[in-house]
Amino acid sequence: MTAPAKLAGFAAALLLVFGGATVAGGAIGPDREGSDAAAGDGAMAAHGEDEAAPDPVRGLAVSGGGLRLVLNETELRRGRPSELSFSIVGADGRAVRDFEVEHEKRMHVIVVRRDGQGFQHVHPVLGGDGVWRVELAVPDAGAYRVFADFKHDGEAQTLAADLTVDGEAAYQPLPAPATSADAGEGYRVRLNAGAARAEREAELRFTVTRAGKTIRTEPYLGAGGHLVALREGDLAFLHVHPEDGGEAVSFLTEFPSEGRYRLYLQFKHEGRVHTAAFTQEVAR
Ligand SMILES: [Cu+2]
Repeated sequence: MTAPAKLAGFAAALLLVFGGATVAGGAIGPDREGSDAAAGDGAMAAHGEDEAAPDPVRGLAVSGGGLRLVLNETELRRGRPSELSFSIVGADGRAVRDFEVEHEKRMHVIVVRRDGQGFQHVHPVLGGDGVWRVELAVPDAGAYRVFADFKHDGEAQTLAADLTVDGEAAYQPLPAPATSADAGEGYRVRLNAGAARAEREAELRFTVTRAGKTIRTEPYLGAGGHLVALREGDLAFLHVHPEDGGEAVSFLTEFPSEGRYRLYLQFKHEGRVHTAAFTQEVAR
């Protein structure tokens, strides 16, 4: 199968989200605009799935597709376990409750600091009151993004909001690009991304080793691994899932623009989930 054909077949499941600031700006704003955008987005998404076109921008806006992310806490205390709770509110102002299972969960939450540090991926529980709750401990101060990734009415969405953690933040520059990363506990991950170019299909192949030996990962969220990619500067969110890569954990994706991205690979081995982070340079 040719690479483009593979990508086409994969696109329905691909939560690739991006686009320019113009589009994002349109999606952010008063409810009225959000609702207007909703009709258009929905139509585009339905069409897009048929056509295997990339999804519209995601992860930059707090509302879209007629839905809004409402965080009940926008500030957490540093270091101690806190409850993060939120709702996804529809155009009628009510909390949405009918979410669809995607990648084994009805809601995926990613928390990451603005500089790409402190990545966490958690799965909250939906209460009868329509509120999602999860315990979260964030060790470092600073400004964070909370991404709520879910599927509703057949449409995959990622909405995001800001969260602050008290104290003085010690932001760090994005680590230099590397093809190998430490995942802790003796695990090391190698990345082969070829020459990644903007707006071109890219295959990201990860090989996991422990004590120098290649290991085969265990299923995690219904796949061989889980990958989140965030663009440096605005944290535009790209959430992809793997294709069959044999020994490697392999993903197909398309970077929307040149620049640097932080990739967070999560894999499971011997019942535990590990994370390896990479900086990926994408050329024009
Ligand atoms: Cu998840």
